[in-house]
Amino acid sequence: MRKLSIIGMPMDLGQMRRGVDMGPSAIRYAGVNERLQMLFDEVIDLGDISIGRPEVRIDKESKLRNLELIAEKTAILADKVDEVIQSGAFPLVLGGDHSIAIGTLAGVSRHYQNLGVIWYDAHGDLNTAETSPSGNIHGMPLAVSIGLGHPLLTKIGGYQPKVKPENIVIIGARSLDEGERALIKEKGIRVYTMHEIDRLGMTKVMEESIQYLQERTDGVHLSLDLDGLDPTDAPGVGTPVNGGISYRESHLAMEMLAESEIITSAEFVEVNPILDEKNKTASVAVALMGSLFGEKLL
Ligand code: B3U
Ligand code: MN
Ligand code: MN
Repeated sequence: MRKLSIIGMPMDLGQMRRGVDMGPSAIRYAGVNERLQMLFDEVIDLGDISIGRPEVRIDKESKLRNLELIAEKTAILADKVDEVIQSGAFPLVLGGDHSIAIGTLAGVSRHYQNLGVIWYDAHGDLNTAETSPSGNIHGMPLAVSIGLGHPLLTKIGGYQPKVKPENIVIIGARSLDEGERALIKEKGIRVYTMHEIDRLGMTKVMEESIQYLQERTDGVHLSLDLDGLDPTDAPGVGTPVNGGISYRESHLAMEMLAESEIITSAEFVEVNPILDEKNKTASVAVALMGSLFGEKLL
């Protein structure tokens, strides 16, 4: 029996633009439940984790925006994701800004010895307090998950790292900060930038990524930031970067992941309906989920 549970994480504390907290509502409005009910024996929507409307607080020492609240709320998400996996269902998390991945990965990684991660994103999200140009924690979740960053974040769940750097594949990168570039080199993180996607084509990029992860991991989490796509296809995101992955390439990537059967958990993040055009970005997210979970035309 194929089961999936949806968890909404309406958190916008990892960056400065309001509206991304409405991402889960926008994705539900775009029909996620109906779409996935066709593909699973059971879909349970667990609703949203409560975030409230907290005041923005900047940690004096580290300068990180909303550090304590993000640590608190992502720990709750981690437990929820853990419960879903224990129930035998596939966990699908709807964001929220990308800082939620700190929680998702903390929950998922309890269940795998060698968790793999596909980070589909224009950015590396590999900053720490020292390298971040913004103090925004949504630019840090991948660093946190490999054990680098503020201890309040890296220690969630009581162990670290959640993921080994060599088990990560970043796809779609086209905006990296200097510290992130250095870290990618130092840790040997596999990155397919837009250059490689243009040069090799998405088919080859996905074939290589899937084979690479199949060889070394026992589960793979897909963390899909909608800003990985080109802003013409996904305009409703906080930090759009031109020259991104197309709608068609993204479908192809999801279809190849479906065929490979390697994905064991997923999250779709950074949908901001305030910045969107008629809920286009949420609709794209739902369409991509259709492909990821095995929708077929014929
Ligand atoms: N790398 C920059 C910008 C950024 C990261 N993630 C998003 N934007 N969405 C930073 O602030 O860390
Ligand atoms: Mn991101
Ligand atoms: Mn991004």
